[in-house]
Amino acid sequence: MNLLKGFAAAIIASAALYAQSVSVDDVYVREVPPNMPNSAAFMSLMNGSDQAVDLVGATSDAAQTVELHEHANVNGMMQMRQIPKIAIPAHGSALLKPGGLHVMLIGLTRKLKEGENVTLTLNFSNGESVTLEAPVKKVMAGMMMKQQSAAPEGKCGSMKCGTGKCGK
Ligand SMILES: [Cu+2]
Repeated sequence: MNLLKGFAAAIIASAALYAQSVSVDDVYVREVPPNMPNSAAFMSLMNGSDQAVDLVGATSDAAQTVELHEHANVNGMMQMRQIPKIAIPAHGSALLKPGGLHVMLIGLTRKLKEGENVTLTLNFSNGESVTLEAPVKKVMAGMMMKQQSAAPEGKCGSMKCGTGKCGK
């Protein structure tokens, strides 16, 4: 009984000790066909601290290069481009989603099938980093169904974003 209590206390203490300014929710990596060299990771980032924090970089076991990307309207075409950081306001959040901000996985080192996990390490401007397991999910089918029913304005279609073909 005492042992159990001590164990629980230890867990709570270590959780507090390793508390991060930024917490990560709903993280996933898009499943891509085997011939696609690139994919993307999406997530929501919540900053629980009083200081603004930037996501400044990331690494992964599944890609040679990991970049931070955004989608922007360039001469009427939605294109994605690399950005140096993704800002997370104090007590605010940043949403990385298809067709918007994303963590680009370039030069996949293995096939990404639904049900697998990708290890992602996120590096923040305050020196903290978070390593997490992101599940691979099929995004395309769901996106297409949503587009047909609800979102006629999707130009880049979001469906190809993150695969390196956006805007082409
Ligand atoms: Cu991208």
